[in-house]
Amino acid sequence: MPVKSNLQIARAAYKPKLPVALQGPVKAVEGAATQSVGDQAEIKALFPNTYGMPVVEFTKGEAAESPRFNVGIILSGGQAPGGHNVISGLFDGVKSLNPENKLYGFLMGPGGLVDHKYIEITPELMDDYRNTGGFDIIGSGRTKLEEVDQFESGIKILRELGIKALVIIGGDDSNTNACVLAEYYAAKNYGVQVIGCPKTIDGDLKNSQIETSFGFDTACKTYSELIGNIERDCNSARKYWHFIKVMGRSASHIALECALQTQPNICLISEEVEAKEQSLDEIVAYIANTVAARAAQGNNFGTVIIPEGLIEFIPAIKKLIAELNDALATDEAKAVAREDQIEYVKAHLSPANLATFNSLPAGVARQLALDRDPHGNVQVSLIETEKLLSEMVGKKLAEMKKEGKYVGKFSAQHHFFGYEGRCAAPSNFDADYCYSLGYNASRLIACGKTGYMSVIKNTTAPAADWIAGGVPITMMMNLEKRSGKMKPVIRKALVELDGAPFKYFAANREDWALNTRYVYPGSIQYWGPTEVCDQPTVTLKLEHA
Ligand code: FBP
Repeated sequence: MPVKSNLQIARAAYKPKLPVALQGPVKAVEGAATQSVGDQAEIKALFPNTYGMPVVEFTKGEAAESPRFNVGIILSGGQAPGGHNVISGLFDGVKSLNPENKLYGFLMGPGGLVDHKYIEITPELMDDYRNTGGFDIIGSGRTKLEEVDQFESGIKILRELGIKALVIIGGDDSNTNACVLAEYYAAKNYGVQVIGCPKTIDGDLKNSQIETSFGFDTACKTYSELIGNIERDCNSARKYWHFIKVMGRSASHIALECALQTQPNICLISEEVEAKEQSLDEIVAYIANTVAARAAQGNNFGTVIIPEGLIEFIPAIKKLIAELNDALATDEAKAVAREDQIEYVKAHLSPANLATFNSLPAGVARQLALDRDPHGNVQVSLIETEKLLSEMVGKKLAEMKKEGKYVGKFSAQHHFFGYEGRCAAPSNFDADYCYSLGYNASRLIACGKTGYMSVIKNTTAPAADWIAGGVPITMMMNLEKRSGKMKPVIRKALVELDGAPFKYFAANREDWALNTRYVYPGSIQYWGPTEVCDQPTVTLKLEHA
């Protein structure tokens, strides 16, 4: 029997809030036919059975008998707070339709479906995981579901277990794969529906239909608590500059949200770096000048938030990565022994990209050149950008000192907040949002939908007023180059420089840089006044203001 903390025991009794529309029988109201966000002709040709379906919204309906059915669930990709609540929402939703229905969880990600590794999620097991962080009830993995052999292996176990629908909880890549699987099973008339759920702490799976991906709220609140604590330490000791890298593989949504919550002296936004075509030297000069300006006021301390994906957005490095990706995608490259790979890729780079490659510290160059996750992404969480930047800032300040442009002391501390937040116990927002997403998925299944993502909208309103429904995944797709080939993928949402969250940040950052305006958010609270416990992120509030 696992030992539980008092908080875990008390939290297990929390009853997540459900939108009124889902509290009883539902009716699906369908909108007009939809189009993909880009490359419409190509996406339509690739998804003839699941393209163009309408957006669905649930309203109150009439009670009707629901025949028995079983459902499978998969957790895919990086952990995000609230995954267990999606499962408990789906579990309760499926059981409410017919208590005989069963829920099966495939183990350790999509690989569990392919390798037929699964468990039945029983009521006792489910109760052990309600309102907890992590994905450990069934585990997660990054196996890419994209080969016919995998789909065929999957259908065997789905049939054996009498599974009518599969729910895939994942980010943009995993939901792209869910859509491909839905199309394949529809084309083959296999009678298995596939539904996606928008997960990722990165916050980059959002668009006109998805307001936020789950886990972003809790992860940002957890990092912001830690950043606030560091700011208070920094402001007390007054002797360190803290370089804090926060997760978010590509987009800077996490960095921006943490900055909005904590008001650091500096926060870099990768999307702005790219738009302004800033070089690494320019970024370093910007930080060094701020350090010097604060030092001139006698403040030899500060906080810098750095988005994990920054390195990929620096234009020269972005071009280098694109060429590296193409070079690494060939069969010839795959056959090269690991110890010879660096020399191999160097021989395949253009002179400009080779010069960029050679200018990078060896460790960073190695990370860019070698390791990719199964979706072909650079593993940016392994690159120590916070150390790279502080080292370069230190050198720049030494030069400035010689030129008489800087008088002060510079001493740096480094932090990386990523894994610390991905499995935190979900905030009330994520607990309610995730439970609703899962419950809603059961309704999409009951009304026969496939190739849809479960969506909950109007999330800045009280949970009772949230809008529940489904969006065809093809609606979010366009073609992008992956591993050297054009592929249909869900368009990633980057920070919009003309969006309200960035504009608010940009309007205030100079003040935050020179004057110390730290805000200390404190830890996530589960019980207490609603303005403390039930608030969505600042990003969501500004976007929906
Ligand atoms: P997902 O997009 O799968 O949700 O994962 C997000 C993330 O947490 C990124 O922020 C981070 O770069 C990456 O996963 C780390 O991957 P890993 O868990 O494999 O170390």
